[in-house]
Amino acid sequence: MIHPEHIGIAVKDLNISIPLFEKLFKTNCYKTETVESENVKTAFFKTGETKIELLQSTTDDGIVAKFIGKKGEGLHHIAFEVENIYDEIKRLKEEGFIFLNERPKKGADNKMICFIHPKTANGILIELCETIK
Ligand code: CMX
Repeated sequence: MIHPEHIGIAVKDLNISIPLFEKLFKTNCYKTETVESENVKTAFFKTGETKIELLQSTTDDGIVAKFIGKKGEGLHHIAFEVENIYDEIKRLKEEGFIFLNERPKKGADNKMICFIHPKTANGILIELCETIK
């Protein structure tokens, strides 16, 4: 099974965007976490069934900084939770999807994560994630 887990939004400054989304959702950010390997600081919100992850780059040349430089702030990726990330990588590779990392890495919020190139998914960066048990 593969089901939506969160929506990732690239922002320039969490100090501005956290209060903005708190007003929008009428709910507090429940967690912030820095992911050193991705050069991002993240902030999480839960509204209804939907989880939103705000992403701010921690370096001037990080992935999220580069994205904002090119496209501006906005939708960065959509993440899907899977039961077995290795099985899904194998299945989706056989279907022709190109992975940016075939070895899952540790992401935010206690997940193993990997990414499918947006060029092979209609322009959307897709993250697969599996909760670490
Ligand atoms: N969504 C959709 N398209 C994207 C994109 C995104 N998030 N990021 C880049 N692109 C597009 C670019 O606009 C470009 O399109 P064009 O060729 O039409 O101009 C194309 O993808 C390739 O871009 P690039 O500049 O050659 O490559 P980048 O160096 O920008 O890298 C990508 C793009 C997707 C390979 C890189 O961002 C990546 O490896 N991402 C996976 C890891 C990641 O996103 N980590 C941050 C989040 C971590 C977390 O959630 O914890």
